[in-house]
Amino acid sequence: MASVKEVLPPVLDSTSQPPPLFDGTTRLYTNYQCPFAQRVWITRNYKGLQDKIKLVPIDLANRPAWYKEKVYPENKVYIVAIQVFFL
Ligand SMILES: N[C@@H](CCC(=O)N[C@@H](CS)C(=O)NCC(=O)O)C(=O)O
Repeated sequence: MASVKEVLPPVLDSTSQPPPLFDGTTRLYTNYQCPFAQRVWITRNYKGLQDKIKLVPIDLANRPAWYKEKVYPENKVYIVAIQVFFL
């Protein structure tokens, strides 16, 4: 299997702006230390989906308010946010 080098994005905390939420990108909201999220992260990498599913690491000790308000009301990781458009 070919290895893919990936620069890990910086962890987002309460001072961070949200990514563009409705730009059609699929995102894995994660935490690098979370074992639940690590399983999804490993599967994403194993399937070679690094370009299709972007990592958005969240600081669980200092979570951005927008994460709970706009992404995941349970305020936990992980979640894979997929956008579906109905035309
Ligand atoms: N039910 C979730 C659990 C995920 C979970 O508990 N994640 C932890 C990090 S490992 C978390 O977000 N904790 C923050 C909190 O509970 O407020 C699952 O199975 O995926």
